[in-house]
Amino acid sequence: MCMSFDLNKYFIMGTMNCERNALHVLEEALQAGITMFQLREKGVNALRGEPYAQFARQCQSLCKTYNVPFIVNDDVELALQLNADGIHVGQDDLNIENFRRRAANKIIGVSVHTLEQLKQAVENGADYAGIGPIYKTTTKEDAKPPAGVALLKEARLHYPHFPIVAIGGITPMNSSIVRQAGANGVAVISAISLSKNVTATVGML
Ligand code: TZP
Ligand code: MG
Repeated sequence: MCMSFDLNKYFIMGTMNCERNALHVLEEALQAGITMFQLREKGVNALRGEPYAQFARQCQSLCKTYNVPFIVNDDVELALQLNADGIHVGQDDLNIENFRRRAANKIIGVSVHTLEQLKQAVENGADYAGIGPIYKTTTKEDAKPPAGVALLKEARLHYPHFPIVAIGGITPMNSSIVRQAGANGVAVISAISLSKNVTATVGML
């Protein structure tokens, strides 16, 4: 069993998603009430090596202070080395059963784009699924075409109790629509990372 978690307001970020100090953005978001955090340090300008590990430790320490789960995107070795609360993987990334053997009590999240992938994730023992992109996003370069809320509704119909978080183009303007469609919560990058008023944005999500 993994630790308990709440997908309600799930903030995902890396330094390249922020226009100002990323740790300040994270701390404001934590103060404002995000319920999960995922470090997703990706792309050409991403930190690497020791600066990356150091940034990760700083994020983890802030999350601990606010008692919010600290999840690492993709990087199993870092997640184990830091004893992160969990890991989030894409379809091409890691075999869940394999990771579960190495980290029995960690939260494992998987990105899914179809009902078939959701079925696989559930059967493989994922703790939650990120479904998306729901709306158009400019944050992820290789994002699939938007699935809309139809996929969320279908997912909820087939899996009434499985934890699902919606991702992709979600803002305070559409967050209630995706919740109504069946998502337990919303995962956002730019809505928070680029917000001029993080406190207000998190409050409205
Ligand atoms: N996976 C699907 S869409 C996406 C990821 C990581 C990017 C979401 O970013 P934003 O800024 O919240 O649209
Ligand atoms: Mg990936």
